Amino acid sequence: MSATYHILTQKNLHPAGQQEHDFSTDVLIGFSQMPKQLSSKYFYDDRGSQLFQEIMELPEYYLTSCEFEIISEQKEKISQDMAGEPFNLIEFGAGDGRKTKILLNNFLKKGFEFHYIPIDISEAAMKTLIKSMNMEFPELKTEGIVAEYFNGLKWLNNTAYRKNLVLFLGSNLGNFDKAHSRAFLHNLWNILNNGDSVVIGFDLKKDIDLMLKAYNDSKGVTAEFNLNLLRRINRELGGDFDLEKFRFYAGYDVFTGAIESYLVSLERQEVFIEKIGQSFVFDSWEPIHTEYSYKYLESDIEELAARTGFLIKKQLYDSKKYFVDSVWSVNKQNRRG
Ligand code: AVI
Repeated sequence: MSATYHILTQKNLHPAGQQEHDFSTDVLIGFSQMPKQLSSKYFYDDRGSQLFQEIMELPEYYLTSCEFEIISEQKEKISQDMAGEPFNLIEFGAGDGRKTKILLNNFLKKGFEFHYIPIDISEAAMKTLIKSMNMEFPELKTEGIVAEYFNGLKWLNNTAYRKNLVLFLGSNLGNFDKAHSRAFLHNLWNILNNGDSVVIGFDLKKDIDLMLKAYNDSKGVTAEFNLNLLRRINRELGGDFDLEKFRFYAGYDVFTGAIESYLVSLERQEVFIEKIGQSFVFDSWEPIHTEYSYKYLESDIEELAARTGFLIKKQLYDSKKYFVDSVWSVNKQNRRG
């Protein structure tokens, strides 16, 4: 078996005393803000990862099928530049790897020499991915990392000595606010070598109703995905949230250009969270912000690449032009990190 994975815990990244926030601290900070908020990175426990798989199969959630079409039909445009030298194929947010497998297959057929390094926040998703990689591509060297994206970057810092191709598909970058996406890309630029490539999936701005439907699906899977955050607080932190007393709401903010998701309290209520040792009051109709899903114009993508030190090499669109996989290269000429 050549596919394995490691778990990056806060402990093996930070010396004692310098640990980053854990779930309970993040909940305390998030619920002490106005409006209250929870980070979408906590969606992905086992149940949440499974619900996200279901979302990707919904007909309304066009993002997955559009990107699947791009990778299937334009894989050669990504493979073209990878011939010659051995490289690392690094993927942030690998999930079930369905889209990536098309590329992997193509690379293996061409006899490319590479290691696959998927990075995902969910251990459950990583286990499934590793298992399926071992079955489908037993000859492929896969070394998975279970970590948050920013922690994954810290780990890469020590390993990115060969040529690298980084995949950040699925509009995952869109879940960061503007400051975090710039910080992430700039950090990535610092770690990578001049000429390395990055493929980033961006969901393009389009008809507002279409975008709204992708998040307000008729089966209510996205609502369940959001409510699962409260379930997770109940289970892991001893919270006493009654899920019936909250509803999911997703709207498009025309100013920020993001679908913004919320859980709204249906009545005035007080919720005790044992591990925090504190109760929190939710007013009737008070929202908890749960997620940003940014949508982009081509000019937004151009600006983001230029500001973070990348050159746009190719824009790969689906036939409806709903989504783009943007191929960038690291430009370190005349620049200091
Ligand atoms: C993972 N990410 C890009 C998804 C999105 O579209 O923002 C997560 C998601 N949230 C609700 N539906 C899907």
